This record gives sequence, C-alpha cells and structure tokens, in this order.
Amino acid sequence: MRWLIVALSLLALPAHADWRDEIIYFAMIDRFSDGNPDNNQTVDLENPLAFHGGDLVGLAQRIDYLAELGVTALWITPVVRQVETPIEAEGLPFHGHHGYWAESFTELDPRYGTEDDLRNLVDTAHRHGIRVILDVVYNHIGYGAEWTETRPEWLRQGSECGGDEITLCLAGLPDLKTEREDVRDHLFNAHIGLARRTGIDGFRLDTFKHIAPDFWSEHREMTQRYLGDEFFLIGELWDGNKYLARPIFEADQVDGLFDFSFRDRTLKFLTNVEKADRYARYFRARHDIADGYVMAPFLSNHDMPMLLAMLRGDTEKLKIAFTLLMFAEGPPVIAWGEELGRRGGPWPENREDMPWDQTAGNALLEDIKQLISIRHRFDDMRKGPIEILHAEEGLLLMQRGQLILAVNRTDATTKLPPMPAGTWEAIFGTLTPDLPPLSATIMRKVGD
Ligand SMILES: [Ca+2]
Ligand SMILES: [Ca+2]
Repeated sequence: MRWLIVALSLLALPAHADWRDEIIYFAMIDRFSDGNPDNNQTVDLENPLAFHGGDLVGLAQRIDYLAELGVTALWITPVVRQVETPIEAEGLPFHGHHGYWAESFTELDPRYGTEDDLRNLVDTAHRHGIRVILDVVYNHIGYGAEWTETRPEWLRQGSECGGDEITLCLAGLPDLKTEREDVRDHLFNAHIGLARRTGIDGFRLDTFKHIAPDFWSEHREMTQRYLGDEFFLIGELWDGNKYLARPIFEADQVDGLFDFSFRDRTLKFLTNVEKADRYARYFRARHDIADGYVMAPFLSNHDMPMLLAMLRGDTEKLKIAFTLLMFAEGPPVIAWGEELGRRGGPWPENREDMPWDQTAGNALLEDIKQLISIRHRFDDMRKGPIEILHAEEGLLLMQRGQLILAVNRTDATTKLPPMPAGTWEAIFGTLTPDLPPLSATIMRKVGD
C-alpha cells in the first residue's frame, strides 16, 4: 500500500505559512449542495430546522464555482454523526443539520457522506488550489446522545453544569469534561485521526472560550505532532478584542481567531451608527495584535443575521462592505451565498440553502470576483500597513502601500480629499475626481 500513500500525498498543496494570502469560504454542508439524494434522511425543505440534503459529494461537485470565485480555503461544518432525535424549536422539529450536535465523534453522519466522500472532497479541493478547514467540536455533545447514559462520567449535565464559561452547559448541551485525560484521548484520536486519514489542512475550533487554555495548548502539541506545523487552527472566540486575543496567540494555541469586531464596526459605520473616525480607530488598533497570527474578518456567519438583512437588503452597501472586507487585515471569510446577495435574516433564516439559481448575471458576484482578484494580485492589499488618510463623518480614506481605498458612505457626491503625491487610477469603482454617493473606490498609484 505504500505506493498509494505516496500517490495521495502528492495531492497535498505546497506548505505555506502566511494565511493572510487566503480567501476563506464558509459552507454549512447541509445547506450548500445536495449531490447525493440517496443519503437524504429526515429531509424537509419546508422546515428551516430540518436537514436539507446537502452533502460532501455536492460540495466536491461545486469546487469549480469556488475556485472561479477566487476562494483558496474552504471551511466546512462538522461531519460527525449527529443525534437522531430532534428537539423542538419554534414549534418545529429541530435536527442537528448544522453538525454541532454530535452523537459519535468516530463516525461520519451518513447524511453528509462517507469518509471516502470527505477524502474525495479534500483531493478535489487541493487540485483546485483550495485548502479544507474542518469545523470540530470539543466542548459538548448533542442533546440526549448515547453517552448521557453510557459515559455519564465524561459529561457535566443537569446539576453538574457549572456557572463559569468552562463548565457551563452551553444552551443546555451536555458539556464534555475536557479536563479528563481519557476524554482528551478520545477526542484527539477521533478528530486528528480523521484529519490525518483525509488530508484536511486545518481545524476551525468551535466554542473556543468554553474549554480551558491548557486543553488548547495540548491540542496544539498534538496537531503539530500528527498533522505537522503547517496545520492551521482558527478559533471561534466571540469577540475581536485584542486584549483577549493576545494571550491566546502568545501561548500559540491557534494561528488565528475570527474578527467579530470587523463585522460589528462595519455594520455600525454603514448604518451611520458610528462615523468614519470611530471606524478608523478599529483599523488602527487591528495591526498590532501579534506577528504571524491572523484575525480573520467576516461580514456574516451562521450564528448571526446576515449583514445584508441588517442593511435592509441594500446590496450597494453590501458591496461597500465587501470592499472593506477585502481591504482589511487577515484572511477574509465569506459565508455561503453572501456573494450572491443571500439576504438571510435572524436565525434560522441566516442558514438558508445556497441560492444556486441566482448565479447567472449576478452583478454583486462579478464585483466580488473582481475584488478578490485584486486582493490576490496586489501584495499591498494583503500585507501593506494600513494608514488612515482621512476619516470624517461618512468619508474614509485608507492607504495600504501603493493602494488607497476611498469610501463615501453618504448620499451625496463628495469631493475627494487631498491625496498623497503621485498619479492615482481607479482599479475598482469610479473616480471622477469626485466620489459618487454610497461608493467604494480602490485606487492604485501609477508609475513608480
Ligand atoms: Ca444528500
Ligand atoms: Ca466546556
């Protein structure tokens, strides 16, 4: 079998350590693409809380679409087997369609597919230059999973649930006693083993703050030992505060965290809750967190209303938000369908199916493709230091090396503030030399 192992390893992407270069796309497997109707169980498209049939085969079939968009990393929701019995929410049966309610960590949920399907997805993604980040849950299991009866000593449930972040039972879910060595062994073997066998490139660590720091330090050692130094870890810490992020990076528990502040600040700026000077303060504070680690900015995720819903469906504002996202520090994260103008809404509307019928002639999609290609093309867009040139009321100008982003959030045509010396041409948006109302323009210095 040795030749086979060698052949498979050739499919791996070249190692590289700078995640600022990546564009991350987040897909909830069940909601992305149904490539195999034969594995559909408890599927009810009329119920937003049921399974909708999406699977790993469907994702592999759509890799072309992601590659054409310019995506270089795909974050997928957990693949492990989910509890079968739904709970009730909003008067409807609520199934573990999202993947966060494990029944078993050592089996894949048949509705997502088989381990071969996962391996095939990873290989297909790698052939298209796309890395795969698997979402893993170490904190809890699903409601009423078998372990609540067979392994009660591994869990905190009922009166055992604590009152602090580590020992609480999040949303009433049985909390894993991750301080126990046998629990750690089981979880590390399951998740790291699966990643090793399938060629996964990184983990997205769910509910990061609900497990003690020493667990994450040991986890880091284990992933480095069995998956290599390049294996990427990004934690879900529901915050963008650098004072919370810094100690995590200093302890080298992860390579990155999600930048919840970016979404929050961008929304406030675009809805005129905060003015440009306040928004500029966020960008100034962003780049001194820790060298070699990333805060990944995003506009929407599966736990909050889509940004477009918060912008009341204004796709012009969403386009500005995407421009800011691509100009920000850290690898941008796009939630499935956001690039098509999937409007979403509060939960559960934020977890709608991918609107595949909206790809043709979609102007927003074309704009986002162009923005992503600009980000890939210019190092300054990913690595240049951010300098605020102008931040007043609804007008923001930021420079990254030879590039300048000008955002006019107001409803009026606005004169461009004085620019640095040199000739500047628009490479995204328009410059007349005034800035059109509700617009974002990226300019590039011409010549030397
Ligand atoms: Ca299916
Ligand atoms: Ca916990």
